[in-house]
Amino acid sequence: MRVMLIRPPAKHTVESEVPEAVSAENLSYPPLALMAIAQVLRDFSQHEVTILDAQLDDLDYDVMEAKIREWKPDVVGVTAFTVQLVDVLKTVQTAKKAGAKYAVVGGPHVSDFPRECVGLPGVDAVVKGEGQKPMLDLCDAWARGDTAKGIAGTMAHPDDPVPEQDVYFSNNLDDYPVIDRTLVDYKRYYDVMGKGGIFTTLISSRGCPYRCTFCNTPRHRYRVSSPGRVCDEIKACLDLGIEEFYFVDDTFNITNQRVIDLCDEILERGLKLRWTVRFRVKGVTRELLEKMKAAGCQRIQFGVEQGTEEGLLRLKKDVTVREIESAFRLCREVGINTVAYFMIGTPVERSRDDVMDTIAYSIKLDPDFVMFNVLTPFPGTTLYDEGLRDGVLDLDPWTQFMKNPREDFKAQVWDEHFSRAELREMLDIAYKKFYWRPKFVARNITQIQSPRDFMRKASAGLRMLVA
Ligand code: B12
Ligand code: SF4
Repeated sequence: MRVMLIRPPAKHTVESEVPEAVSAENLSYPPLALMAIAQVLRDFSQHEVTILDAQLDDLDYDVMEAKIREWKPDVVGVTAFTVQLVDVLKTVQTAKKAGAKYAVVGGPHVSDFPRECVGLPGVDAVVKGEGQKPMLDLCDAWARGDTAKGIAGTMAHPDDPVPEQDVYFSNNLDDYPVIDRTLVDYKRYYDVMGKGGIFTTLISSRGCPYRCTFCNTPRHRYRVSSPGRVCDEIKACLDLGIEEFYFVDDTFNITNQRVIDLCDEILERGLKLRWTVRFRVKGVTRELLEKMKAAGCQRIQFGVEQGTEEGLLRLKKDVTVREIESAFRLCREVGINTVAYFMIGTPVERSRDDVMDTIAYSIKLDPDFVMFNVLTPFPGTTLYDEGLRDGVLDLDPWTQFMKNPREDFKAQVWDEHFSRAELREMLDIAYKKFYWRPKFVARNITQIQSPRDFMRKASAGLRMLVA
């Protein structure tokens, strides 16, 4: 079978309250999920596989159609984020128009809503959870002339039973093949917060055992790769000239020991790289940070969300304000850059002053960068269920969208205390208050590495200021 894995263009992303300047142009990450699936198909089957990243070039649908016609896939596999459902469906329909026989959809959206997704027009099968093994099995079945029915981890019809758990390629993450970055045009991906070298993402663990109410990750089982396996993947990337890495693990520091072991392996092998991780503040120690810094860690992203104990408790973050402040202070002392993610418009921000306090707290915490989002409860999260229960949210809009993705759909915000317009206005204030500060500008000027770095940061900064 000829299999084309497609990341849809981001033309009709569900409007979320993030300023354009923050979401657009500042980053372009490789389609890691599709690369992981492609690698398994390439190594463990006779199927021919290619990846079409329609997001990278923001392909128009007629161009996509021409590319599909030219490559002539039997099967297309499309990756789906919930917010991109309109483009997912358009991609499926374009592929069918261009002659693809089968269309499979997988990804985080399908993991949450397989039944709704398999009912969409043009979709022949969906994969719930990890895609490697089910995709292999589906392509084998279609190649034999069998139907998709009954393949573990998949659904071929809304009446099929929903798979109870993910079907793993192996229980041991070390058995997954190292991803060859040349599966895509790997030199074109970037992150403006990096230093301008060739950039990639990688993942060293799956799932997260915590229970934050706005996040749907907890349902997935936590599994880790060994330090040796992670370093093999890093080495393969370094050999291609890739120097900057972003670990997209949900939470990198579930235990400090795992992080220390990985750093030791990086140091023992003498691997020279710059990396960023997503962390929780809990358990962060100076010893850990110093080891990470020595192994090349440049930046840590922390989901702070709120600056009060009440806010943290309401979101079940299982951290304290004191732990937050300690983690940021230690990072500053050790010399690792920080990014703090905050939410505004949470259930405990009842007045404008409460939101302004969250913004003031972000400045007091003094991270190097900050990202603010308006809280948008996604279906499948505890907060969404609480919103429905308390009458703050309405079930119908999301349900309708899942079954019939429409371009004019807007995700509901938590509007118990503020209107969408008020939240949007406060979001703009948050960015301006944080980034329009002499301290922020001065710090960034001293950290500029090269003329190229200057140009990247200056253009990102300008976009931020006019946001
Ligand atoms: C990196 C990342 C981003 C990056 C880049 C995303 C990108 N386009 O590549 C950025 C920062 C841009 C981003 C933005 C957002 N993100 Co994000 N992001 C991630 C993160 C941390 C890693 C994704 C990744 O590469 N994973 C590694 C791969 C290997 O795993 P995977 O994606 O799960 O893929 C496996 C399966 O899903 C499946 N699969 C995937 N695709 C396909 C396709 C086929 C055909 C098949 C068969 C199977 C299959 O098989 C894969 C391999 O096992 C995930 C959390 C996580 N750790 O996964 C969140 C996550 C994907 N993001 C999420 C969200 C909500 C967002 C935002 C909406 C946030 C916001 N409010 O703005 C935006 C939307 C962006 C957009 N416009 O689409 C949610 C998605 C939930 C959902 N139902 O859609 C996640 C799961 C986080 C969470 N737990 O809430 N994100
Ligand atoms: S927000 Fe982060 S720490 Fe909380 S459950 Fe999700 S992945 Fe885990």
